[in-house]
Amino acid sequence: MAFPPKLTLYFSPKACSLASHIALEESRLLYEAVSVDIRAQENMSPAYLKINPSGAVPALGIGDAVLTESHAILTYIADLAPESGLLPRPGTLARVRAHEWMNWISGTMHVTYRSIFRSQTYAGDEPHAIAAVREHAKKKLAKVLREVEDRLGTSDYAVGGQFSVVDAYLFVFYTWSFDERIQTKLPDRPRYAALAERVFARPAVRRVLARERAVRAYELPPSFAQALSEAQ
Ligand SMILES: N[C@@H](CCC(=O)N[C@@H](CS)C(=O)NCC(=O)O)C(=O)O
Repeated sequence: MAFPPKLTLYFSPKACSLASHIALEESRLLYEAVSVDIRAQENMSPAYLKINPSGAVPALGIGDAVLTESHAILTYIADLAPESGLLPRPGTLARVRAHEWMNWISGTMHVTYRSIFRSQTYAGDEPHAIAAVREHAKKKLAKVLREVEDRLGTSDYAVGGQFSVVDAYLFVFYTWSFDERIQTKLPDRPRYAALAERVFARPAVRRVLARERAVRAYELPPSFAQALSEAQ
């Protein structure tokens, strides 16, 4: 395989693939970003199912290989561009803290959102079961957001005292916490908000948001939307 390999990111606007998209832009690696809009069901096209048979994004083409799972993709990008400092050095406690975060984000936080937005995934088709899963997940989301707040402590970033792919991953789920489908009061999250503001201020993040929102102009948290309109 050529080095560095040809990289192709398959993303859907505002999906969890936003974290990988930000990581690639921050890494300064050359890559192509290909939109596979889930809302338009482009992820279920035969062409995309050939790339990722599960139909999920993100998927990262690496030469002829395809890597899936945000945690793996984020780790790969950070390790391919070590000078970008997108993850702490292997063998450090900060490094495994990053993996601890990413595993928790994928396995707990993302799953909680999915239980609200796509309750059928867990409840099946029975309306009472769907409503029960959704209501339970909303309570769980409040708990999850409090846990983020506790875990962040007083540091500016999630790990290692500097921006990392973990912050990009957390940023995605901060934006999701404003989704109108949640329809419930969520706990205040000042530390998480401050971290998201720091991430949002990064030029690479602005470039990615502009690229994704050119595909579909998705909603952003009110303070971000205001900052973008003032910048125009
Ligand atoms: N565990 C995977 C989850 C990927 C995932 O659920 N992606 C969603 C978008 S956020 C998706 O592609 N959903 C479309 C589908 O599964 O049909 C990861 O962390 O990358």
